[in-house]
Amino acid sequence: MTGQPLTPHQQEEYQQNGYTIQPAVFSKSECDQFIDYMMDLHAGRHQLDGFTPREANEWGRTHNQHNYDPIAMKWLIDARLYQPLYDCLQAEPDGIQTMYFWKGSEQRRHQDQFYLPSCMSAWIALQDVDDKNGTIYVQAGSHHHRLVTRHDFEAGTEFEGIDYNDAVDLQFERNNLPEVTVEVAAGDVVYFHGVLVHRGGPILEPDSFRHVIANHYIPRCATDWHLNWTRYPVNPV
Ligand SMILES: O=C(O)CCC(=O)C(=O)O
Repeated sequence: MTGQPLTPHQQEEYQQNGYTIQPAVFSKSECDQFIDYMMDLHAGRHQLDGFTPREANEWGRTHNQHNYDPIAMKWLIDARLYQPLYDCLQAEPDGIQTMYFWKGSEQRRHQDQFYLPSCMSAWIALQDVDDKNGTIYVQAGSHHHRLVTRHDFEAGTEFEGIDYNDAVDLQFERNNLPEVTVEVAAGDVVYFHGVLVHRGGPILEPDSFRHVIANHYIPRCATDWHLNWTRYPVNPV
């Protein structure tokens, strides 16, 4: 099993816009099972070494849950992700990061390669996601423009003293490209480039859930991986 290759249209979208959506990669029942599991973890109905119990109204995200949880690991290195990731990266993919969100993040605009050099993302919707429960907004085509890096904040450089997200907002304005609301169904995967400017949008129905696992990958041949995190190969089976 290698997963469905991206169609020529999806490949073109990824090249031109910096993202594309592959529908129904995972089944509704797989998504529901994972959601139930994460709700059980959150409520303390299920204990897992490494998972810190939370208050009832404390949601946020998990970070690199795959390091202590075989279920999160399965979602990171699932063989169905292999071929589409390969098609985007044009290289073998290594999984490096997972973030599970129970609810929308409302995270400000950023570029993932600021944090994770050479990376791309597979953002997996576990339920239907739209502007009501707080989807992501992407600036289509922005991956062809500038990546804001740490060097841009050094003394004497352009963004010295400026907040990172303010700098990305500035770059967003300069790019002068449309921002697109991503609407997807449970089981769909949004593949996006690590230079793409994106954000977690407003949550129009504030109490709603928005179950998503956001995975990040780097090419196996990447030599600029500076974080001391294990790289997990995504392989066909
Ligand atoms: O899902 C979200 O709200 C934000 C995800 C994100 O920004 C990311 O995966 O880099």
